[in-house]
Amino acid sequence: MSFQDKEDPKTLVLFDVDGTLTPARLEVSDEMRETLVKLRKKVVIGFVGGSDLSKQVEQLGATVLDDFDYCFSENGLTAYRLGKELASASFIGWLGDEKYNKLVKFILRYLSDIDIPVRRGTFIEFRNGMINVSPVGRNASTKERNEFEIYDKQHNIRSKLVDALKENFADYGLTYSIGGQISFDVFPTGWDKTYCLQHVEAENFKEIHFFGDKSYKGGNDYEIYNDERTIGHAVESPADTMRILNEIFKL
Ligand code: M1P
Repeated sequence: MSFQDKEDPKTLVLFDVDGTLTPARLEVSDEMRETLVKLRKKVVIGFVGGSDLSKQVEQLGATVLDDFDYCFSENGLTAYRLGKELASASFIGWLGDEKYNKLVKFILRYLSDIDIPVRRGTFIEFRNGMINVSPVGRNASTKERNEFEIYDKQHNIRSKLVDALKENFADYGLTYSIGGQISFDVFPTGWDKTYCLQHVEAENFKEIHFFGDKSYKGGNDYEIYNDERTIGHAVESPADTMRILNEIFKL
């Protein structure tokens, strides 16, 4: 399908994933799928998530690259247009191994010194456009995730580590974003979700809508939601996303 086949090829609608298209870390519903199929006939659609592509495939389905016009993983550091991969920068290329090693050593030392009730595997996940740091570890089960999230609300494990990183690596030019339940993302300042907008610049869209559930200050949708190039829609759940889409685009 080319953009020209759509009713309004000059409108782009972008979505955050967790909490906007799907419940956090869970799969998209049939109702949302049907809504997106209808929407895609009218306008250009895409998603922009902090997670890497493999997790978005788990949540949005194996055919995700065919189901969206634009797929932006890791805030757009991994990017596809109509199923074809677009060129992007990398976190390690930007930071360099020497600085990266110092950062990793600090994080692992810090994590080994704190007291938390449960530890599983993969405390640092290395991605193309960022690293993801998790005190409990990315191998935590759903139950362990939920328990860590509650524990973290009481003990501020993640925000204290973020503060320590800001203090010790002030000259690194990094941004720390707590977007999910058990971890936070670390990426070069400016490589937030607005990064993906450079991939759509050449299309000269008349309107770019963005839907996200974490549009408040400190949330990982904040920058793109407030960007002057987008029309931001703050949502509370996937059901809320569908309600607003039906209102605006008369699906
Ligand atoms: O999409 C929001 C976040 O989802 C995951 O967070 P967590 O595992 O902590 O729930 C991660 O993939 C994270 O990178 C992402 O920002």
